[in-house]
Amino acid sequence: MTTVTDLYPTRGSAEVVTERSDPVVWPGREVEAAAGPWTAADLATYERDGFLTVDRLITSGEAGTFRAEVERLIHDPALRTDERTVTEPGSDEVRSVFEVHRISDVFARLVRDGRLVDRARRLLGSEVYVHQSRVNVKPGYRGSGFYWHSDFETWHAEDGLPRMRAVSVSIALTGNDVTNGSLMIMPGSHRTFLGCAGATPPDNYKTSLRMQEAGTPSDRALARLVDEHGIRLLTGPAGSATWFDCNCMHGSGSNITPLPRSNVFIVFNSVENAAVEPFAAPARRPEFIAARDFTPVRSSAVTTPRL
Ligand code: 6CS
Ligand code: FE
Repeated sequence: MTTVTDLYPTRGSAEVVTERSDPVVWPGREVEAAAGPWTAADLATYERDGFLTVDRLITSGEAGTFRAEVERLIHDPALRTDERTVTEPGSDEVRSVFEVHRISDVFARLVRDGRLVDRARRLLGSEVYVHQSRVNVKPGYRGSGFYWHSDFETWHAEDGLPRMRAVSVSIALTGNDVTNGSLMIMPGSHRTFLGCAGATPPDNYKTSLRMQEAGTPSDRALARLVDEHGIRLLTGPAGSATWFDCNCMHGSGSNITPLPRSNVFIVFNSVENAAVEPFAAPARRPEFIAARDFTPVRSSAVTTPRL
């Protein structure tokens, strides 16, 4: 069995910083040729900050359809007891539903939509597959937050993604406001990998999807990162979206307003970066969190309007 070099050590006895050795916008002959959905200015912003917002990735009508689908999913009695459904720490309200692209025809079509796949292919410089999808409901009144973390730190340690060649798109299904627990990202933090201290416990996902412990930065590291990068709050109406690099340091606060902050979150990984064995965990996570089917996503009819 070939051993894959661990370029980004993490979850050892102490925190360790490693400079990123991967491109942010990956080169790729076939994708560069296409005019593609991004402008040169978009790609420069993404390279610099590690994220990019799109004001209207989907229409408000589509967002309404997706909200109705989320309501259907979270009220499906069979799904309620399925391990893809994660409830809030303080109540039995739904916090997240995973693998929506396989359990819902509506979201299965979304991940094949050219407005998403074309953008992901251009950023990753290759064909792409869905590593993970989830709906984060973040209900009103008692919607809990997501502590600071780098997704790649988890996807490298626990899912075995070797390189930083994955991108997430978070599409707002409800208004993401300054008050209701919207996504916060540290601009530029994607260029440094923070290897976290502390080994991954067995079956970590059974608690981490509700409240992450392993793979979170120390207060000291966090203060240093904020001092260097600052914090950007990503707000926008239903239909807006944030594309962010897998290694951005990000998080979101809790939601105590009556207004839910629901997003659908899709992770595209390059087919050249398929998951191997976990780099810092006793076992693989289940496939509903970390796909092991690396079949490239085929775009559906909806393609990106040429800019
Ligand atoms: O563990 C994971 O894969 C998930 N956890 C968080 C907090 N963000 C990325 C991902 O959805
Ligand atoms: Fe995350």
